[in-house]
Amino acid sequence: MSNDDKSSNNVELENIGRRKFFGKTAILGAGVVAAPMTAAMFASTAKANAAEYSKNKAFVHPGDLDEYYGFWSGGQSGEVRIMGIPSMRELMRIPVFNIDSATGWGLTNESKRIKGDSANIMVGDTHHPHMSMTDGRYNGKYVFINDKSNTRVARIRCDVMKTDKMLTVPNTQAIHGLRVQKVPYTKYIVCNGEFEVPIVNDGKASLEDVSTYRSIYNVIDAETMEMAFQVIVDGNLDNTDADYDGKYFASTCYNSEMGMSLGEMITSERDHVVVFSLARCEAAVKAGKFKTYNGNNVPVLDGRKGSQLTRYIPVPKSPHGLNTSPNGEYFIANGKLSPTVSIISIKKLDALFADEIKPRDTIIAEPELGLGPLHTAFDNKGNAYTTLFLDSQIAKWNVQDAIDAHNGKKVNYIRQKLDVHYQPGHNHTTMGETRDADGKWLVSLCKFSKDRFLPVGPLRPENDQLIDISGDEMKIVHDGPAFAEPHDCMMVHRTKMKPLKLWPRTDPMFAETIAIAKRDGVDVYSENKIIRDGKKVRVYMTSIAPTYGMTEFKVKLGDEVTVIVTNLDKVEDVTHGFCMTDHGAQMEIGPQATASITFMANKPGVYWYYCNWFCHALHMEMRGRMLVEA
Ligand code: RUQ
Ligand code: CUA
Repeated sequence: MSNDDKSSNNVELENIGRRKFFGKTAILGAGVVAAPMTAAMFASTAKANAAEYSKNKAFVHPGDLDEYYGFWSGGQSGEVRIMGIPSMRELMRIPVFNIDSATGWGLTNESKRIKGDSANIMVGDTHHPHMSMTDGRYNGKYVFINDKSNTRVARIRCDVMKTDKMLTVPNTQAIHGLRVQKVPYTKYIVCNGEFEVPIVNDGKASLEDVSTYRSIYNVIDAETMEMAFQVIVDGNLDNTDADYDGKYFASTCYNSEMGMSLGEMITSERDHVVVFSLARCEAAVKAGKFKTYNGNNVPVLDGRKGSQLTRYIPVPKSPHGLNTSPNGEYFIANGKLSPTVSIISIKKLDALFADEIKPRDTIIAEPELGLGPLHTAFDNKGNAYTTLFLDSQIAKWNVQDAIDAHNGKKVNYIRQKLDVHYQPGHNHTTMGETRDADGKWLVSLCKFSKDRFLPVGPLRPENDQLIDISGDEMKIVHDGPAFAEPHDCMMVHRTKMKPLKLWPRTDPMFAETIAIAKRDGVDVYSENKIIRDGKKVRVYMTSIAPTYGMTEFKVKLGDEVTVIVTNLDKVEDVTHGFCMTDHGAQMEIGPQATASITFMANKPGVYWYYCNWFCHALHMEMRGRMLVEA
């Protein structure tokens, strides 16, 4: 898959002058408009712009709020971002697998406890953010996200928009596709261990004999964030989704050949979609029909071909996205190398598991859409929107018409093909992965932006394009540059969300820190104290804008210093920071929260600590001194 011919390495400005915007700028720049702009002219231009903008439904006026929250994966940045839709304004970043200089995520003791056994890993590769559901509808509680690069899954609490759980998935490698159980509620998160590895991976397997290599489907308890069970499958698992009946999960698989090189991976004409029966898997775990590996006690079921736990539905080779239609009728497997998508009838899966029909009998249409179909999104009118990576287009098509055409009716199921810029991967509609699909907005996450923005050097932003799908025709209304690399997103109506304004003092995020303070005999809400515990020193201080409760303290060279700050401000939006200069320690302390950070006092001298979140007119004065005694 290469860039199309619109691509060029030439980034000279005159080359993009063909674009309208640059055309106007060039005229101004050349001095053709000799008279200076007057204030009145500025005002009338501003008015005209405002009038034009307000015709665009995507324009959210200053001071107005967006209708939807968007949760965006941050790709290889390892984070999740919150967007406002339709403005496409970035509202917040939620550090997850990365470390974050602003908030201290990955550096504070509280975040390290949440990261647990992977606290020393500073990188992540997030792909698929999905929200917990009740009866097939977003419930505003959690967003789950995978880390492909370090085989992890994390949970974000939507009341505070912070990561609160992280799990390293055992026995497998590279968590890719991830979804939630939709019905009756999100009891499980399901995710794909994409890469096949020796099932006992202790260094004794070889690179030549791959007979013990397995790809594994992972089922995680959403509430405890512990492994429920795993299922061994044939082929490399790619993307996954759940039905609306609470019975089946399905995943696309490529490389059914179990090849180890690109050529070997794409030799056979067909790969498959593997369907998992949740009830049969749970019963097998209960009945003890599992094994354990690698010294952990996670039940591993065998779901390879021939197993009663799974069924394998052949589809054209190397399928990619797997999407459930919001009416609960279809799993759609996107062809990638094939110009088609395969529509699997979920109704027919009971008969398939009862061996009454053949796997291919569940496929009720394979409409041809264009080159490189990767992912499909849905509206509430029976239409589907499929990204075409190679064609740089979105195909809007009608699902029932595609089925009718498959059955011989003369009908054109393609409604529209829209150029997007360029090479889209995922796309997503507002509420489109739930029963509440509303057919208002579609976002196309384009992998290349090329000429759409000012050139910024060899590394370019992605282009997240907002498309109005409320009418008969899709219309692009916004180009949104995005840094590495939103693979996927989801958009939830703001009425589903209830974020907090202040931290509850009893919040589990810092409960352990407060428990340690109690053992030290310190009330963090009223006391400023230093506790020495051998070479370990704990410095407790409060903060109220614009002062810390403690403005000087002394430690000895070689001490391990933990500073614990409790923000006593009860004012919405008054976050303080704590930064110890020249010690690599900085963090955020939200209103009513307690946060702590540990560093070594290994340089003698006087060091200022200061508040690094602008909190008050006297914010610059919010500081104190640490003396490290030689
Ligand atoms: S994948 S571009 Cu990581 Cu979701 Cu399809
Ligand atoms: Cu506290 Cu700035």
